[in-house]
Amino acid sequence: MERTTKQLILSRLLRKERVSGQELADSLNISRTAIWKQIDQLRKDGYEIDANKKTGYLLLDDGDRLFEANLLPLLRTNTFGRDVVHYEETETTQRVAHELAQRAAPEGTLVLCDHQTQGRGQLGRKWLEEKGKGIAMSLILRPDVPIQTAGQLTILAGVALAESLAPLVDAKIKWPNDILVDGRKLAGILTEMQAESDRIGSIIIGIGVNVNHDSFPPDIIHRATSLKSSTGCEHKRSEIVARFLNTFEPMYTQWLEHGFTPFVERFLRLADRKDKLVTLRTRERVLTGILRGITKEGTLLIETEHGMEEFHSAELVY
Ligand code: BT5
Repeated sequence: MERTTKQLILSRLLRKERVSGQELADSLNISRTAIWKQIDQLRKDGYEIDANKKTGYLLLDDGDRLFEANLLPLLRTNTFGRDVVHYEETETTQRVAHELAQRAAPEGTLVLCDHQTQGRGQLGRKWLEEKGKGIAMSLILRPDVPIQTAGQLTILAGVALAESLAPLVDAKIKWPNDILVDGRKLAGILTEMQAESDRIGSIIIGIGVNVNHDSFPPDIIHRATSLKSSTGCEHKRSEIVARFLNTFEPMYTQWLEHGFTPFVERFLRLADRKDKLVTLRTRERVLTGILRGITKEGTLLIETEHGMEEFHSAELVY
């Protein structure tokens, strides 16, 4: 991706060393006045930059942006997050990722956004964001697997996210796509696919995580939580993204080689309401039963009055 002058100056400042205006001007082949204008712009974007006439510029605070340069030093992955497309603001990272996937973006490409204005959930529902507080990311995958196994990636991503957050919070998974802490929603996963006939072209894993929120809009205030609310302190969003990618990539590789079976146990350890009575809504009916776990295909197992039943697409209502 072509980088703007502002982005080039920013990546130099993100090394967190003081750099003179002259050095920046020389390296970018523009005037010192042009550099100053871009610094001014960066300050308006929320970056705190110290300017000293003699010694130059120093980035004091990056505003916890989900900028590539903040993420790369934290990654231990081979492909996940190695190509980052970052937006200060966009409607939905899913749409951007779909477009990139159609233009042959490599596996592991990550779309990150500091402020997502029209985040989407499943079935036309909305994912709500507060500027600079949460994570909105979409990861492009291109697994060469039968199309019917693609849904397992939602569970895999959920296990990866919950396990990666384990040092911070006791996260549980509400099958198939919600991450809960103390019964409240911390994160949601939206898996979408591009396929031709019966071949997967790409799978876009969209994840929204509430990180530094102090409060939420009225309609979700009693159902949502953030890492800050649960732990009592702020967290660096790029660290949360890196934790997730570092956990998810080896799991994904293992899944490609050995399938879903090794992950059933890992899911069960994290499953919310396991062995408890739950209500389930499918397209045809609403039923109650005891949540027993998942099959080695990733479908939900509920013990009802008719015995053990399997559900591919359904929603737990609570
Ligand atoms: C989800 O859908 O939970 C999937 C959310 C995926 C969001 C990510 S962000 C990056 C990528 N780009 C996108 O546009 N989307 C993905 P679902 O299970 O349908 O849950 C949606 C419901 O969760 C809403 O109807 C609300 O009740 C609730 N909700 C919305 N925003 C929330 C938030 N910030 N925290 C907790 N709950 C929320």
